[in-house]
Amino acid sequence: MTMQRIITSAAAALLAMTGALTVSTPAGAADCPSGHFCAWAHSNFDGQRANWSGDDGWWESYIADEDSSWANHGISGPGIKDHVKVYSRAHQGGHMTICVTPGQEVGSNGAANDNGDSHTWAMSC
Ligand SMILES: [Ca+2]
Ligand SMILES: [Ca+2]
Repeated sequence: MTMQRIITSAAAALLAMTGALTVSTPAGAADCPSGHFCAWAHSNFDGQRANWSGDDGWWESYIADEDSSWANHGISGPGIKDHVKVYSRAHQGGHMTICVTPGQEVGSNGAANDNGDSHTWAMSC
C-alpha cells in the first residue's frame, strides 16, 4: 500500500465515523439546555431563543407572539411536572396554543405559530 492509499483509507474511515455520529444523535436536534423549555422566534429551532426552567406568565417581547418552534428538555420522573402548556395570552389566559410532551421537539406548528404569551409546566397535556 502506498502512503497515498493509506491516507485515503484513513480519511474514508473518519468520514464513515462522522456520518455514524450524525445519525446517532437525533435527540440533539434542538439546542436547548437540559431541564428547560425552549421557544425560538423562527421555525426549526432558529432565530432568537428563550428558555425557562420554570413557569412564565409574561413572555419577553422578543418571543411573545413570535414563537415558531419549541422543545421540551425538562426532567421527567414520577410526580414531576414535565409537560409544557403554552397559552395565547399572558398569565396562562386565552387558549392553549400547544402542549409539548417531555423530550418533544416541535420544528413548526401552524396553529401555535406566533401566538404564545405565557406557559406553565403541567403533569399532562
Ligand atoms: Ca416567529
Ligand atoms: Ca398571543
